Amino acid sequence: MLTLKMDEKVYLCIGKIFFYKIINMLNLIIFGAPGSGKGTQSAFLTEKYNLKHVSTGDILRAEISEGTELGKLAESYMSEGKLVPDEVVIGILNELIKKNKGGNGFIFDGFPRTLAQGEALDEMLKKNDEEISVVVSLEVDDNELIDRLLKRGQISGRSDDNRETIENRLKVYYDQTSPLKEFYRKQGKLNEIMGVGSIESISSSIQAGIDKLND
Ligand code: B4P
Repeated sequence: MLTLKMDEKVYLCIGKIFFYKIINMLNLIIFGAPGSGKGTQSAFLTEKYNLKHVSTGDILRAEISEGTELGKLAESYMSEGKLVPDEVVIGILNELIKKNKGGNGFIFDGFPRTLAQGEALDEMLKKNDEEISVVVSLEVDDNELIDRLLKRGQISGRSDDNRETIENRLKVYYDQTSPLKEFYRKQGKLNEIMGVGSIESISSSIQAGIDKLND
């Protein structure tokens, strides 16, 4: 029979807990420019990995359609293609993470969008002994992004899917959001995926990257 010394037992136990956390909590960020397919791919990932889907865009649009004070504030920024202030969005996320502890993990879709949001997210997760597992960045060129959003605008009725606002959203993305790629690259978590092609082939590339985490 295998007998272990006390300190070996302790390391084995810590190792098991560590392994348990890695394979049970999957906290993904789906990252990319407006129209890169974050919402589209999140739908597949949420179902495949049974994650809690957190889309700050959807949350803010729900507030707008309910006509809340928060919605009125959000609309004044979103309709111009600007980001809603950090303190507002970080406050929403903080509450959401607290309320949804203990599941399989989260998929953060459209959050973080600034370095301040990225740092706040790391802090929020750390409080629960969790961290981001991987950041999937969908890479799509600007012409394709503009085409997709103009097409969506014809059916969505979204006040931000018109050419002028789309161009501003892209500028905001390059100025304020894209620096987060370096932030996550330095943490060794950035996984860049070509976001052009069929929705299914992009989903398969993302899945292959995630499944490698557990190898
Ligand atoms: P979001 O709701 O996050 O929306 P998005 O960036 O415009 O779109 P997404 O990338 O999800 O595109 P989708 O899959 O739908 O943000 C909206 C606004 O909310 C922001 O501008 C900001 O004002 C505010 N906001 C949100 N989060 C915030 C935060 N954290 N801080 C501050 N402000 C915040 O795809 C787009 C289209 O492409 C769809 O029609 C889809 O069918 C199509 N498509 C997807 N994949 C395709 C593919 N492979 N080929 C062809 N078409 C494809």
